[in-house]
Amino acid sequence: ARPSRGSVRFFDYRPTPADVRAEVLNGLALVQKRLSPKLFYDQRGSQLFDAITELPEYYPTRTEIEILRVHGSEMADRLGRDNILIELGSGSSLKIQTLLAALQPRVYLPVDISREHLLESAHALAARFPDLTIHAACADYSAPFQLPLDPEWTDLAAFFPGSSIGNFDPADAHQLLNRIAQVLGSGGRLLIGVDLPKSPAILNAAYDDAQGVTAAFNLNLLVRINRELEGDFDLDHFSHRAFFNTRESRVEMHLVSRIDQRVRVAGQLFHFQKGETIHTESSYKYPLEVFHRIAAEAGLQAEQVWTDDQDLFSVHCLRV
Ligand code: AVI
Repeated sequence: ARPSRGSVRFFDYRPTPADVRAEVLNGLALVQKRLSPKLFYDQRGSQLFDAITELPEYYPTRTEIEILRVHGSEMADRLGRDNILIELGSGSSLKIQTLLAALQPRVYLPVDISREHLLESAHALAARFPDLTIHAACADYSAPFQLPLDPEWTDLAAFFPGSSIGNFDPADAHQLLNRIAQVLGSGGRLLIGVDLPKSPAILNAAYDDAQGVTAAFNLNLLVRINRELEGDFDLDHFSHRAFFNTRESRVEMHLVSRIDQRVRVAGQLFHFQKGETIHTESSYKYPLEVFHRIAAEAGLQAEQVWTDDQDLFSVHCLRV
């Protein structure tokens, strides 16, 4: 079925509040307390993330956009034109704009967990590209997810920029890549951005910027829990910490308890010792050949890879 051009449709597969509650309570009960990085992206968190992407220290966004700008038509040759283009974690849909002219998708299908942000971005994109057909899906792609796909559509491609794959632990990254391969089907292509390992000084600055935007992004998680789960986190009693863990090849973000304290969340009490942390995010940095191996194990073969001239970031085209 060929949808009429230039329309926005919205599909809400909303992750239920019960998911958030269970995730937070389970994560805070672990010996090493953990919260899922997907919890960052409420409306404020999405705004703060957009601000991060413009920081002088945060190289991934501008580097990836430059790679897309320089190699866009080659990427379109690989992905194919006039197809159904799914974008995972579309956020503000900024990067896709670099590729739209080259790709000319029949339907652009952005998927994002943040409902308001997704809606705003879909309408802003429709205003800029009046001929584009947009089917926006609010869904949590980190779990098995539904998409508004017509069974007649066979020419599917996916775009997963930003190195968001790096925010998954390796086993979860494998599962997600495998799910994407299954959605795409044989012959489908995935264009995916992957951050590369580099000097700890560059990485530490990128995740602990001078203006404190990343710190605010990290701490906003506690604001969200206070609001949505009747939490009583005192933001003055936690601080942001980010560092490159060389052995694991990942940047880790933590919230560090400044004092011994007890915090109530959804009626349950959690103890924090001074210096104890909540691990809120890992951001894995993959050498090219390591990522190729992980992708191949998930059913995606490396076709081509593009990098910038400083080898900061990579964009891979993989084929099912
Ligand atoms: C979305 N994700 C790829 C970002 C990253 O770099 O891991 C999230 C982020 N965390 C702190 N700064 C940016």
